[in-house]
Amino acid sequence: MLNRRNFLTAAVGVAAAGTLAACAKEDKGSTGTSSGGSKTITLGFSQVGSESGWRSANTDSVKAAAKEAGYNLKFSDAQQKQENQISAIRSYIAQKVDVIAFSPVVVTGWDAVLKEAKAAKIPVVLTDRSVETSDDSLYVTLVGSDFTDEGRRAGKILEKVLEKAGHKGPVKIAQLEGTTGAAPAIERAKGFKEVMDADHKDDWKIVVSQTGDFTRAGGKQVMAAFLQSNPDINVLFAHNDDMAIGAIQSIEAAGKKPGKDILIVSIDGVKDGFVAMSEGKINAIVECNPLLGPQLMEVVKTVHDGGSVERWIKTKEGDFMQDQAKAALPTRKY
Ligand code: GYE
Repeated sequence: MLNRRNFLTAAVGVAAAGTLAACAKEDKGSTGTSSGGSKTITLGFSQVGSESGWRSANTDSVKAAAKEAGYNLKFSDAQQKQENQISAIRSYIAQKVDVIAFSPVVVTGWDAVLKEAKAAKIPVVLTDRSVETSDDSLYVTLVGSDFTDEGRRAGKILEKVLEKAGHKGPVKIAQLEGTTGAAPAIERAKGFKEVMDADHKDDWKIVVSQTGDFTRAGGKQVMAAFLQSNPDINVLFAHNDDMAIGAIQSIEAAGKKPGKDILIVSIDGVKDGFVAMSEGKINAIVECNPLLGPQLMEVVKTVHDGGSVERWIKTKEGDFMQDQAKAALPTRKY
């Protein structure tokens, strides 16, 4: 562990020194200095897409924080396609940015492009979502949430929701999964299943589970199909609020009451999720905070300056039941 940390720190130091030298050459004669007199950091950021309210809030937070920090931000939206993210990262390498940050749409398939960034001595910071790689030196740190824990929290909060509703009998769960192969989809499902396996082997069952790609349209369409094939579903676990909101439309169209006939737990805590919760249509929400911008900019600076950072910088978040929705709504920032 210690060895890896030291190695990483050294690698970051070397990378930062290398990029500084390279950029000094590139920027010769330009006015690229911040008020402190040090060189402006150029950050290349590849965003997943604009699939959800969470994502819009995250994009706004990254853009505002980069502006506030005085960085030169190069931003691109990959429209939920890995090949677009790979092209964006390659273009940041070609432009010799100082640091690359990205939120990987799926977990696998990054080694080749990350090796190119390493060869160009450009440090990479993951934000929001993680990757699976055989080589730990390919990225410096992840700034983001613990999705497995969010899944566990969703399971635990469902226990409270069922109790509050006075639910008796079998719990037939429909699961709306996030984007297939994405860290939050894999890990939220895993955490939720852990709670089921540990405490609800006999009384809870996931009767249908399919991806809605983290979008409202996806949630709506898949929920309509679920209700056709399994009209006796009494719980919906949605991996994000947007899919829950889409699903609510299909539940109402089927003549059922969301939040009553079908109890709903989702993840994120975006404003529209809170609105649906205050209307009694969502029963509980596990928060996933998208406002990662300020923390990301700090990390980028440390990494750029050759400092060491934790391997995983976790986001702090809370859980909310329906009766807290109205009071919490005015203070929600996203
Ligand atoms: O929950 C969902 C978004 O990666 C945490 O992506 C993020 C997820 C978030 O589309 O709404």
